[in-house]
Amino acid sequence: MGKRKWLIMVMVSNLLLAFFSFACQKNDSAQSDPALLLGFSQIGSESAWRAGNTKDIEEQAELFGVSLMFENANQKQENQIAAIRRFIAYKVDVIAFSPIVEEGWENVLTEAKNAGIPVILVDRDICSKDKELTACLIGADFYEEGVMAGEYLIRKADTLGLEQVNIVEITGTDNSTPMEQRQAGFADTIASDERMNILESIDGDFIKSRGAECMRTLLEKYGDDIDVVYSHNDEMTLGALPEIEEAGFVPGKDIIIISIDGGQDAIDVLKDGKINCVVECTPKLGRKVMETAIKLKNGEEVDDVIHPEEQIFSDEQDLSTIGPRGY
Ligand code: GZL
Repeated sequence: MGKRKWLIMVMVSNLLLAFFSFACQKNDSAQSDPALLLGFSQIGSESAWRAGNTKDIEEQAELFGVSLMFENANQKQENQIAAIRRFIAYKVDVIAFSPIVEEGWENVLTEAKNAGIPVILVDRDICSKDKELTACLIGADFYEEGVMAGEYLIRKADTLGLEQVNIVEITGTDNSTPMEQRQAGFADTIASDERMNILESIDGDFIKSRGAECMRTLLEKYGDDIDVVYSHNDEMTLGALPEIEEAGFVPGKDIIIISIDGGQDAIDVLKDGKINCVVECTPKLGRKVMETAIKLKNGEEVDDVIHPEEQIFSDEQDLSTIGPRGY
């Protein structure tokens, strides 16, 4: 082989070698340095809503190419605090979490702030004097959900010509944002209507079995004095309905049933006439979470609060138009 040809072959093989070594290195750096590493602490698996929220977060992370460190706290605040500390140690780019209750987050969120890691509140809010501890709240306007429930009941009482409306309330987890604001929105809306009377409120912790226990207790105490059940989520409502039937009452007819979340099971029961009103609380917050996390990582401004659009489903409308709920 001539000298000239030999030199050309050596140059080409060096070029190929350089190209492949760069390509491998790029590949490695892509695997070890994801677009964004997001630490997410989820409350638990207490309801269909929560399962739907988890599924949506995971699906949207996949769609956005976000690497997700996901931890389920099994309904314990201490597990959420421990998870956030692990995210800090791991130096994630952004932390997101759904605080099970509003109090008790200052220390761990101050640690995140000192580590320079922005925090997104998902679904629920916290009570904190230091407003700089979190970057954004992405979640429903729970007060408005309570208002929509109260406004529905006033319309229903007018339609039925009721002169006295005795209400029992099964609330969500005490000291949680949805519980406090759904209770306040509902109470403020019916406050000026003299027909309305809340007999008692009991904490059902957003859990089906607790909803059943609360309903049993309320039926034993108030029996046929109960005109309305206002339940802070579908899970507790679905637990309460069999207790109402067991006691000899027809839910949706003898007792007006108002629920919140809008999951498939509750909508099916609404269509059967055993629930009168379901206020929607969408769990599909994942897209906004990923968009906001990417903006925060890029140092862009984000809104303080992002509320999703929500609607009401009730026996005032053509329920056949409600499509599959997806949770
Ligand atoms: C509301 C969410 C509540 C749901 C419940 O956004 O925090 O928690 O209403 C869930 O079903 O358990």
